[in-house]
Amino acid sequence: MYTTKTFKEAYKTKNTIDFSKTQAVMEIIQTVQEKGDAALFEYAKRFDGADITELEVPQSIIKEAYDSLDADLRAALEEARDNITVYQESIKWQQSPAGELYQKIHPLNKVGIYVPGGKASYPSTVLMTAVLANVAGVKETIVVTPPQKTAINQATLAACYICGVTHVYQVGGAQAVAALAYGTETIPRVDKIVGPGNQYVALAKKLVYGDVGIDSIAGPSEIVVVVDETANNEWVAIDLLAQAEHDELARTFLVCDNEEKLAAIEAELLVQKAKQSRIEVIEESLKHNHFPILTSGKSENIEVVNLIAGEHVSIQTKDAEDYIDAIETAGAIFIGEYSPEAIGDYVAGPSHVLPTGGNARFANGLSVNDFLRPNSVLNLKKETFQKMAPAGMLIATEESLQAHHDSLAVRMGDDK
Ligand code: HSO
Ligand code: ZN
Repeated sequence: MYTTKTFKEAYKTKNTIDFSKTQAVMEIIQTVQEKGDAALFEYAKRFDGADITELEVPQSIIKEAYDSLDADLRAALEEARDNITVYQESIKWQQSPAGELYQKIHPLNKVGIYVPGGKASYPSTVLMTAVLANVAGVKETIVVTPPQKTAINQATLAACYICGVTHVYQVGGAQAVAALAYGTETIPRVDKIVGPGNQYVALAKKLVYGDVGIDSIAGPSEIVVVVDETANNEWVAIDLLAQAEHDELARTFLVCDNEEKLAAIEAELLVQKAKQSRIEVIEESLKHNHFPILTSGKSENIEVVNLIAGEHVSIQTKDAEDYIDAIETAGAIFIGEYSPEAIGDYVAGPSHVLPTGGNARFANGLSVNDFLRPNSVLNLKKETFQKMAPAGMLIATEESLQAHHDSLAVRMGDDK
């Protein structure tokens, strides 16, 4: 158990990027640029052990995955899609009214979505990215997902169908990012790449940024749960396990100002852990990345939450709503015991693609607005121009840019 003071000493945000792989990732990016599709087939064999003959997953296979999906699961995915649509519509940037100065909004044309495969293949991640692109009005949405030795996860393909994804390609890792950034014979070059991935994907996104847009760079998932003596021990313990089960590196923080309560939830964690199917992953995660933190009260709770800048912050106290304004750095905020993280992971509406590793200090969770481009429009009347121009001319003179000055000056003499 940490006190606020010992926690502050012990706590370090982990670097999201592992720069030691830079050389290897750069080589992959260059090879894809030089050899195109041929490089992707070669990497599929080398890195994924998959002997594929086609990069694109045919539409018939995607439709088949949808048709053969369990009907209840299909309905659940569609319900989630509808909730995501409603929420994202509600926060979508609106064009400001046209006038002399205003902002016009356009969707991106082509977007690439990285959907991890293998041990963590999440159909929900397709929904939490592709639906946002749809709401924005993106014309082409392209999913890339690592090739598998057997078949690609059927629910993931069905989710692509449900979201009307334009193309699905079986390519993963840094090579997938390179293909989306620069295009190959088969894979189109996109305007922006979004979605979570492993260290290679993260590093590749960072390297291609500038030639293509990216969202944020995701590291291991994390949750900060703040509780008081009124919290339900069992519910809180399971919420922590829901985070720990993601992977061994997933981090869980339990913050409380009551030592007995903290100890009781820690004990409950052991009870609940034993019932979980992913117990091995959970044990590793709890052993290395679980932080129970004893604070002196509410203001220290807030201090710790803002210091961690966690991906998910869950407040389960009697005065949970008091925290809303005080939390300044968080990926997403879950208030009260009926807003557990898992409801946000799947169905509530905000995207579960969120900044990790303290990146909430500067980054936001993925939203419809990440798929929109605002353009400023200047449509000035003569009188407005004449009011502004003298200041502009003075600044132009200071910058020794005569043509700038003159371009304003000639119009000042115009009294048509
Ligand atoms: N908690 C993960 C998202 C997820 N959970 C997908 C379940 N499936 C990162 O926010
Ligand atoms: Zn989750």
